[in-house]
Amino acid sequence: MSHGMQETKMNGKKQPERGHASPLPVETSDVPQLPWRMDGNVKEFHLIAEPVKQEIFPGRVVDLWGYNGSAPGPTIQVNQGDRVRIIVDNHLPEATSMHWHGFEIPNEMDGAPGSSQDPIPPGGRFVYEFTLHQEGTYFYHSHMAMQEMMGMIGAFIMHPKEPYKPRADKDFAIIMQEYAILSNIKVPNSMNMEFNWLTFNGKAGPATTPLIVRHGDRVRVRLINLGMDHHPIHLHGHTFVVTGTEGGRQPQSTWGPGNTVLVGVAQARDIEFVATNPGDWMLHCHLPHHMMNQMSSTVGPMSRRPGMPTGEGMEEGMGILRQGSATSDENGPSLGRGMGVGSTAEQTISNSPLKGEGQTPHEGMPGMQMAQPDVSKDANSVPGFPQDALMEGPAMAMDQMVEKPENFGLRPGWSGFMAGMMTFVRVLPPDKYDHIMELRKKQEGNKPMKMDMPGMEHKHE
Ligand SMILES: [Cu+2]
Repeated sequence: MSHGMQETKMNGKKQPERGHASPLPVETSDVPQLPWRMDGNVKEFHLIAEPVKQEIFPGRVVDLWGYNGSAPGPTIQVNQGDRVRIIVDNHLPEATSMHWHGFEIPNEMDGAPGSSQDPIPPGGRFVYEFTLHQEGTYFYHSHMAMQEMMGMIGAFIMHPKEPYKPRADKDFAIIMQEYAILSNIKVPNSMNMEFNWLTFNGKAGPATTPLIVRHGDRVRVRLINLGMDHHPIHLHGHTFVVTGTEGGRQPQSTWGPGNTVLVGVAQARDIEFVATNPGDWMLHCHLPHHMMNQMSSTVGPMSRRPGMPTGEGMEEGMGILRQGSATSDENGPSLGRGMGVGSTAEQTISNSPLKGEGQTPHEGMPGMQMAQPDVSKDANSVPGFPQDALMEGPAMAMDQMVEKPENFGLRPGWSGFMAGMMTFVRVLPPDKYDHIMELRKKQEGNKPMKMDMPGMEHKHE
């Protein structure tokens, strides 16, 4: 048996079994919980589809579409067997429709526009109501073309009638999204497939929020993916078991050990492990491009060379051709292809405009003297080195900019090494854990209560 399946009884603590009445709430850091009110025996929620300004990274506020001011939308948590009503208002400039992904509900509540209902027009409303007999990690999302690529998804957790065994001490959900946003623009290009912003719960590393757990806790992380890519999510320092999918809990006999789980598009995967190994452990998508921020072929020396089309416009930078072939001399450099005169010249220059003495972007131009690279300095002095090797530690770190209780006590400079779909699972000794929880409480106390719906309280019954 994998150690991921041990019962939680470390540190001598013994915890009472939780009854059906009070499920362990799922934490979705950086994403609000959706409040509800009871109308008789119906749990009523209110979602507003609307444009949102989302700071996905310090100083990078982008225009997304989401729900109730957030992309991803707020997390809905219900109990198996609940009767649920969700009022969906459309404040978008175009029609929308809400799909309840994987829900076994009547067809007319499925949110398939054109077949199960009319699209909800701008300014319109649709009221969904159903009884939920399932349990597990589900999600809701717009079912109108391309709207999910603008941010329109949210987690929908159905807590089981009978608590899962073994019980978890911590339960988190992470929604994975990806956007193609040029450096000089704020709106995602939902057609483009070169995603350069990759987020966990609407934040790109290091702005993501670490999962804080106590040494010995049994931890559940629910991973939800709705985008154009599949994400192999990898956890350092621990072995986990996959305990559920987007279809609910899996029988224990199917739980195999692993440290990387592929979360495909439109899928959810629940992983569980016992946090036996103290330390700050990375949790991240392992696609190299998904551990980066703001990757773009329209910045850097290639875009600064006179006569080169790179950086001239969105079409060229994003690889959309208006004329010529992709491998022509005119288009080669902008598309990153190693053909033609342009790319040959490109190979003679460093990819770093900032480092390497006596070397400016222009010195790689044909007919100009190229400084001899000094390979003893760093990778940036190697001609044509394919990436920016300046991201080399505290110089680029932004620890202060992303300061929050959950980051307290991390190694100085940590933030210089975290980007994209990346965060930590921090396995902490009790005193450090308690300290961070204290800090968090204080911070929450200072925040004004953000209530989207007056009179509606979020309570766990
Ligand atoms: Cu990925």
